[in-house]
Amino acid sequence: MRTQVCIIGGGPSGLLLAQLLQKKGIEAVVLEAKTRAYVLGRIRAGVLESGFADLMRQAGVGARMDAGGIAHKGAVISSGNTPFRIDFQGLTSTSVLIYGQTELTRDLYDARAQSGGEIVFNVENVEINDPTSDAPFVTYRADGTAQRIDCDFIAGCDGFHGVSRHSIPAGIRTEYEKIYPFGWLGVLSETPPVHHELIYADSARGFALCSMRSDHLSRYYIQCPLSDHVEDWSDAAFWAELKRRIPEGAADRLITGTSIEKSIAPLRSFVSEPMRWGRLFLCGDAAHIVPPTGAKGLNTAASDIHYLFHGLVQHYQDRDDSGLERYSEKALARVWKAERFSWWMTNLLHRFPDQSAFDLKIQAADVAFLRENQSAQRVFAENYVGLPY
Ligand code: FAS
Ligand code: PHB
Repeated sequence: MRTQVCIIGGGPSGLLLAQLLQKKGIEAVVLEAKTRAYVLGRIRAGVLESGFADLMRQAGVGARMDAGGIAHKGAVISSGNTPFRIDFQGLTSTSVLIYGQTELTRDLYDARAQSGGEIVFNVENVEINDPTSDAPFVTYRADGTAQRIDCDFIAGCDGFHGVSRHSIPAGIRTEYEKIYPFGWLGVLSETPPVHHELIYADSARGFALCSMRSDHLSRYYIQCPLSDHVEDWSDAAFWAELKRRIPEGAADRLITGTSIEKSIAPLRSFVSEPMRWGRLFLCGDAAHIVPPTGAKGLNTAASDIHYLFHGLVQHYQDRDDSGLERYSEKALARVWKAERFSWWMTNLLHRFPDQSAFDLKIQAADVAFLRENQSAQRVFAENYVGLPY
């Protein structure tokens, strides 16, 4: 088989790239290791920057997002039971969109099926060959048969545990990592959200987040030790602990219910450089991971896709490779800013096992400065709604 761009990974970044390219008449084949149902069964991100939403519209996949998404013009930060609001709209003239990763991935799958675009599910033994030659190819097994795709370019959109990053020689790659000494225990429940905007809560017992997917589907998180297991946490224990960490008013209003999904996600900051190796381009979690505190994981995958999409269009339409030449540099410049903001927000709102009394004082002063200083709130808002591409 032959195509122009072979995309490894049928998650949000791979599918978005495929749809954007299709709109420009550039062929692509998507290889996904799992089934559609498996991919859609994952509960991940829920906050979209306006840049991501614009890319979905540009790909012709914005209708359901615009109909069902909820615009959030601000968010609440609470520390020690005293909440304050960051006014995104007032400070940046921009808001974010609440629309679940599950739903947007479903929209992308449906668009791919409707447009006749190719996705091969359940692929195994994916191997990237000759990425530094003019004729790279990908081999894999599907339905027990060995397959080969010849292509011009390979987009590695296969997440943190995929093969693409490891196809760049170790001697070429530099990896930067920080592992946090806690995880997030997340619960999805068919209950009305406790507040019409997100609440990021810092408390002496640790971090908590009140988020949502719709006006009848809520998503809550609490910081938990990495040694915890989901089985250790009954729904009742989860709700009781959440109430201890969020502002009293919210705790009194909180409507609890049976969890329909419950999982623990470890927190890490990770970047692998470069994001390009010959004709192989890494995008999204294949190249970088952020702790979810800043809601930057999915959104930074989208900015990678923006840069790669424009580089490929320039290559095929203008025979100009400058965009592809500068892809890694441009993508990494925005990635590191998202890493910085996510790391900073994680340090601001979580309790670390080895925190000294001095550290706690500094953390409290950081929160107080954010509460009292409009410039600090503007910097927060600009980073949260999404820095320009
Ligand atoms: P994905 O990991 O989503 O997709 C990669 C795809 O490649 C997968 O479908 C995988 O099956 C496939 N694949 C892997 N290896 C392959 C191979 N060898 N061949 C073919 N296919 C292969 N972000 C937030 O902003 N907020 C959150 O609350 C949040 N929660 C998260 C919770 C968890 C547990 C995780 C892991 C991430 C979370 N994120 C969150 C970040 C998340 O949204 C990611 O940034 C986003 O899924 C990245 O999308 P992709 O780069 O497409 O990678
Ligand atoms: C979510 O809704 O899942 C969510 C929202 C904001 C975050 C992280 C997760 O920072």
